[in-house]
Amino acid sequence: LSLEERLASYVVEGTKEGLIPDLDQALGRYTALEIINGPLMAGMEEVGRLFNNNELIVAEVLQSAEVMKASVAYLEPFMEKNETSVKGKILLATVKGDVHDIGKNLVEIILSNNGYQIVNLGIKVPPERIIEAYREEKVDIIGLSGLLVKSAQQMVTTAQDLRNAGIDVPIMVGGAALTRKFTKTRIRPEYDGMVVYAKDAMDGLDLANKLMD
Ligand code: B1M
Repeated sequence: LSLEERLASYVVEGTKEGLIPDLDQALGRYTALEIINGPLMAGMEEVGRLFNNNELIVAEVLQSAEVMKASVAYLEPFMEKNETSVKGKILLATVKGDVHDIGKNLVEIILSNNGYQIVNLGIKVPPERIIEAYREEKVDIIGLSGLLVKSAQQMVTTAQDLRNAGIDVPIMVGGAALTRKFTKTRIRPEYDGMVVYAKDAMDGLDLANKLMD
């Protein structure tokens, strides 16, 4: 197997044996983010496909998630940092009913490496907690993540609850179940402030920079 194929296969197989030396080797050729977005993400997509076809069980997907998390943790110190002054404060949460947090945590790393202060509320976060945290922390942007189809609907509900609480700071949404169109036609009409859709973590950074300009 090529280096790239081996990296994807650690994620697919859910094994860490040989992972670190291969990550080190990959760092000689690619940036940390290229390794994540390329071979590791390809592995995760394959995991999703196999799981969908009932060829993997949840316990196996969890092991894959562990490998992805360990890889991201190992690569984090190698990621580009732009330590400018603090650009703003962003709240991040995986919405109520959803446990997927690898993408959200990657967004946290990228934003915090680029001048943002992050308030990460974790997973399965109900709107009430977001409202409470918004009031305590006075964040500039509220970031919502969700990967399940039902999470897209949960974002609509969350936007409605935020509006009812009188909040209108920009909301940034992301995650596999969402599209730009859903964001525009279903979430935005339910909210008084801006709602933007980020397709990945780097897009999230670009959007945050634009929103804070
Ligand atoms: Co689950 N899962 N999972 N899962 N899982 C999916 C999402 C699924 C598509 C797999 C499939 O069937 N093909 C499917 C959803 C189906 C649907 O709703 N249409 C699914 C399912 C069904 C489930 C369960 C219901 C399974 C079960 O129990 N029967 C269950 C749900 C539990 C719950 O949430 N209540 C479940 C559980 C799990 C695990 C716990 C085993 C594990 C998660 C571990 C963890 O996160 N700590 C897991 C995993 C790993 C996946 C897949 C395989 C991979 C997700 C991932 O981490 N990707 C996933 C299939 C897939 O996506 N291919 C799947 C890597 C990550 C870096 O990408 O999160 O997309 P992603 O983030 C990207 C962008 O989306 C974006 O930037 C990130 C990086 O560039 N982004 C943002 C994300 N959030 C953002 C926020 C932003 C900006 C950008 O601003 C705020």
